[in-house]
Amino acid sequence: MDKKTALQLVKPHLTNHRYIHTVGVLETAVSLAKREGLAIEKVETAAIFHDYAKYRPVDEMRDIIVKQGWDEKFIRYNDELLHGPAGTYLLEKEIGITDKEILSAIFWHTTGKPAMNELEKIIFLADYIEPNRNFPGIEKVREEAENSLDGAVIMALRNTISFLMKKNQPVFPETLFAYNDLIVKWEEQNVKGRG
Ligand code: DGI
Ligand code: FE
Ligand code: FE
Repeated sequence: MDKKTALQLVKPHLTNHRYIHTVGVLETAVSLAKREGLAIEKVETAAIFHDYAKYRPVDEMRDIIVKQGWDEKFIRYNDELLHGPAGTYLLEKEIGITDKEILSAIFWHTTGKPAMNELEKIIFLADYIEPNRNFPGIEKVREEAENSLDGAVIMALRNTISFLMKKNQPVFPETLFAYNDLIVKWEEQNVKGRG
């Protein structure tokens, strides 16, 4: 699907603020993909539609997750975690997106997961660092993203986990698993690099 058509299709489902965020995610994701040598077609589609379900009623999204037989722990954590998985179902049904890689990047864009592929990492990170975002410590993550995709994803995960912990909120297990997966590889590489 071309970029212009995709943007026109997503727009009515988003607020103006969320549409501006989506364009920021698109531009950030494309620039990361180019640097990583990844083809941009899937990156564009995943970025444009990543928050497609953001404003659907919570009950509708919960229903989809149950009916699809997906992990029901999604409905026991923050309601913010529903729009990725529910979005993939709605995008397939309403927009006709069937590409498994695009749908997986959207499914996991909020929580992350262990063993993410490049597309999944790029969408996760672009969602966090796009220019309209303003989290504490975001500048450091943006700087790291200039050098290392994994390094920046680790920082985004670490920030999110500590933000949730400081607010006494539960952390979705896959977010912790994603962090563990990447930090172990990162440390192994750095030790090798030093030795
Ligand atoms: O949809 P966006 O606002 O663009 O961003 P998002 O899909 O990353 O959603 C972010 C929200 O999800 C943010 O307020 C933190 C919240 N959240 C709640 N529990 C968890 C969580 N994020 C992660 N990664 N893990 C959680 O367990
Ligand atoms: Fe989102
Ligand atoms: Fe987003």
